[in-house]
Amino acid sequence: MIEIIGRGSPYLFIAFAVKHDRLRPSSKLEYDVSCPTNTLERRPPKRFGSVFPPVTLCSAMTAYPPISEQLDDLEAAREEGRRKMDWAAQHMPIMEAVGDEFDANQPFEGERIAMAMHVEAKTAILVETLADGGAEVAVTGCNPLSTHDDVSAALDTHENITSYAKRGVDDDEYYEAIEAVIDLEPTVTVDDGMDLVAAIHEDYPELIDGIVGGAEETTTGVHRLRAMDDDGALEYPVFAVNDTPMKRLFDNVHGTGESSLASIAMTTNLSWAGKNVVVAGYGYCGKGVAKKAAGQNANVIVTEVEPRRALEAHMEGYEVMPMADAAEVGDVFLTTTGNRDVVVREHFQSMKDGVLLANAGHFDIEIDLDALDDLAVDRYEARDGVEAYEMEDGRRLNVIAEGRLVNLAAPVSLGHPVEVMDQSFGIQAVCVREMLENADEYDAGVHDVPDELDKEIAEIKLEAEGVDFDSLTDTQREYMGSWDHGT
Ligand code: RBV
Repeated sequence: MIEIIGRGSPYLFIAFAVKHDRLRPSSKLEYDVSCPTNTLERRPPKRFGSVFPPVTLCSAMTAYPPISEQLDDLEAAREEGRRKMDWAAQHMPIMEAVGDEFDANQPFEGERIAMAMHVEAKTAILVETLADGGAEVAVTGCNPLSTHDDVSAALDTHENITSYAKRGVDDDEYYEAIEAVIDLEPTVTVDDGMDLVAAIHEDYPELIDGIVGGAEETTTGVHRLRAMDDDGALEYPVFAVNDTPMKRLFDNVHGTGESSLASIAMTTNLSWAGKNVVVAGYGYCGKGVAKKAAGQNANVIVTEVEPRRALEAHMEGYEVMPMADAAEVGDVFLTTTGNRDVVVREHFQSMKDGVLLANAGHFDIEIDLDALDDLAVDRYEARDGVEAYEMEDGRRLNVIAEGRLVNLAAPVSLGHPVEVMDQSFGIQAVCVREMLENADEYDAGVHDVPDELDKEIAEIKLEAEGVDFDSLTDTQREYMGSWDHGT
């Protein structure tokens, strides 16, 4: 007999333990071994104290604790987290409008939303807005270094929210926190990078039937989802939030541009003016970084693999060249490709003394730090958030924020500006509403966000900004819909 006295679903504790062979003696479960796991009901009651059928386990895993059980000065953390959230909320008119609607209509009543995102103040407003709309929410980070523990603690005080996000977790803890979130047995998932969708498909496929759908925040996540969809492996519908105009024309371009440069400047106290700034990748994020760096009087060099983008960068007035050439002249290298091995051994070998290396792509695989470490004869923390790698010939190559998403992972980083995240999270919020309201319209796979939802968010923002705009007349609409008006 297993008596569950911890948080969450007993089925998941056991499924996880069996699947991963990561069984540990646990004070949270009491058990007695006698019959096979396949006698378990598919979805057993999720209650503390529930008595569970006997199974063949000899021990069980410990539940990963929410942030409130991990901090020393919890009260001070909660207060500071709430202060940060209040500041963000004051500058998020879209979330305010959407939140008012959700408060009134309670569209998420009875729903369970699992989230893996950068847990800081703006994200917290999204989490709270969904919870205030009636959902039970479990949230964790989507990057080991982007969480603000105080904000996570403030969220965890909400009666409908459990936050497992903690800054500085190792790989094991990162995935244990994801497991803890999945333990909610979600009906909806909200991801930034697709780690949640991947973990559910790989380790908890039995939960998929209960999931109505999901939403994905970022380019890399959408890319992974489309690859999964192409393989026929994606088993529930997910909105590609990243691909909306209201997201990528603002968040990816202005958000990444501003926050990456701000984080690097604050971390190093160095100027952009007169520097050769190498921007790897000229997608939406690269465009933003290049534009803002040029605006700070840097000399921008773009590297690309796609001929039209390379041409676009060239016509924009930037220098375009292969990374092998850029490596010799660059002062700052900023990767935004979403791909791996963009700056590698041969490039490190030809770089100048004192260069800065930073990544603004979702994962920390764009700069080959293993190769850099291999080349280095010494390595030390040059400043908070800056690791210097010293080469045999005395050159120092400085890596910012461990090559992780620099706008969120450096010690001083705050993520994108509030205004752009208001837009991105406004889309996230209405996507969750749409997925639940019109579930029948979305089959398994990646879905574009309906344009009407994107426009709804744009209109709220324009109204908040006091910007009026024109509408088509009936004649114009008729003209735009016709093909028979020639010369
Ligand atoms: N991003 N979130 C923040 N919460 O401060 N800043 C950036 C924040 C998101 C952004 O939308 C991007 O697509 C994603 O992080 C990359 O992981």
